[in-house]
Amino acid sequence: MNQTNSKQLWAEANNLLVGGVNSPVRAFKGVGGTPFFVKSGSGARITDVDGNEIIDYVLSWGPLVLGHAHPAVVEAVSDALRRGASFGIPTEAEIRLAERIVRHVPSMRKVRLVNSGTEATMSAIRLARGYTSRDLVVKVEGCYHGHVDSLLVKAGSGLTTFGVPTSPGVPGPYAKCTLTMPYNDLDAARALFQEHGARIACLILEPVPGNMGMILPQPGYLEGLRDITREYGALLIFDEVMSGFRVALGGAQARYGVVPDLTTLGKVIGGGLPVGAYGGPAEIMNNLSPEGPVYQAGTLSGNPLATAAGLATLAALEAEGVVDAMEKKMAVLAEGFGDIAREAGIPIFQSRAGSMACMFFHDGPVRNYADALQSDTKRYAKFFWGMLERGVYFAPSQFETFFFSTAHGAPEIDQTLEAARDVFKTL
Ligand code: KE4
Repeated sequence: MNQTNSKQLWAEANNLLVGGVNSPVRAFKGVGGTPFFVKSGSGARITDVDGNEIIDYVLSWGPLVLGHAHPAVVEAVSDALRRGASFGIPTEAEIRLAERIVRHVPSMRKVRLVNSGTEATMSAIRLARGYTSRDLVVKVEGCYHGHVDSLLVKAGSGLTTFGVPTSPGVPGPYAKCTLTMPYNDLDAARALFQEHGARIACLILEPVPGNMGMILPQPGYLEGLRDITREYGALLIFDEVMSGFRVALGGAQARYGVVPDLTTLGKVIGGGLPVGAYGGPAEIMNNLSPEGPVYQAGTLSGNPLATAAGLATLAALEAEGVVDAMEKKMAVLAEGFGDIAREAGIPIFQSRAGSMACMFFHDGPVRNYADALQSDTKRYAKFFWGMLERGVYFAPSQFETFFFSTAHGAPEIDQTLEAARDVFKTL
C-alpha cells in the first residue's frame, strides 16, 4: 500500500503536533508503524492522501453511524452555517436535539448539551457529587470515560494501549476519591459498597464497555448494579457515549431494560461534529446552574452546526429498522470471521450488539479487563496491518471496538471477508 504522502505528512505532523496527533490512539502505537492521512470519506469508505480507498470500520471512533459525508448531514450543516456558526444565544435546534434524545432515552428527562464525551462524564460526576454531597466515585476497570482527572484510574482505551494503569498528572487526592472494580462481578461491587457505600456519590460505567475491546454484560449484572446503587443512595451513571444509539436506538438501557440515574452521550448525537450530552430526572438535573448550585458551562455547547449534524443523524437513524438492519449485517460479518478463524485454527472471541462489535485474539471468554489483557496483541497488530494493506481499516488497537454504518453493505462485507481469508493464513 503506497504511503508516500502519508509518510511525508507524518514527518511534518511530528514537527508541530505532540506525537503527530491530536488524540493518542491515532498514532497507531497499539499496532506499530505510522498512521495514514485521510483525504476524504464517502459512505463506508475513506480515501487516503495516496489515493488508497479503504473500508472504514472505525468511523471516527463511533460517531459516523450514517457513514462519511451523508447527504442529509452535509445539507443540514451547510444550511446552518449559512445562517451563522454560533451565537451563544438559545436556538430552537438545541430544543429539537434534546427532544429527539429524550424520545429515545426517556430516563434523560432533562438534558444538558456539551462539546465532548469527556465534558459529559466530567460534568455528570460533578453533578452526582453535588447532588449527594458525597465524594467517592466508583469506576469499572477497563472502562474509559474520556480524560477526566479522577477517572484516569486503570482506564481503558488509549491508556490500556500504552499500558499506563494510571496517568501521571492526576493529583493523589483525586485518585484517592476513585475506587475501581472489575466488570461483570457483582460480588466485588457488593463488597465495595458494603465498605464505602455511605460515601459513594456515584458508580459510572460503560454498560456495554467498548474501550477494553467490547464486552457484553453477563445476565443480571446491570440489574444488580442498579439494586446495589439504589440500596446505598449512590447514583448510577451509564456512560453511553459509545453505546448510545449503537447497541440500540435507546442505548444499553433500552437493550437491557436497566434505567440509570444519569446518562452521558456523545459521538452519534453529533453526527461527526463535537457534541456531548448528559441528562436525567429533573430532580437531579435542576441542581445544575443556572437552576442550582452545581456549575458547568460551555461557549459552544449546543451550537447550530453540531445540533444540525446531530438532528440529521438521529432523524435518519429513526427510519424503521435501521439499527436492526445493521445488527443483522454485523452478524453476517461475525459469522464469516468465525468460519475463517476456525479454518485457520486461530482462536478468536467475538462480541457484538447493534452496530458495534469486537474481535479478541483470545480463545475466550472475555468477561472483564483482566481477560481482555490476555489477548494476543501481536497477532492483532498483524491482523490490523494485513487488513489495511487489503483496503480494510479496523481500530489500531486490540482494546477498541469496530463499528458499522448504514452505508456498510454486502460489497463491504464481501471485500472484508475476502481480505480476512488471506490475512488469517499469515497469522
Ligand atoms: P470524547 O471526549 O473523546 O468525545 O469522549 C470520551 C469518551 C467517553 N466515554 C466513552 C465510553 C468513550 O468511548 C469516549 C471516547 N472514546 C474513544 C475511543 N475509544 C475516543 C477516541 C480517542 O480518544 O481519540
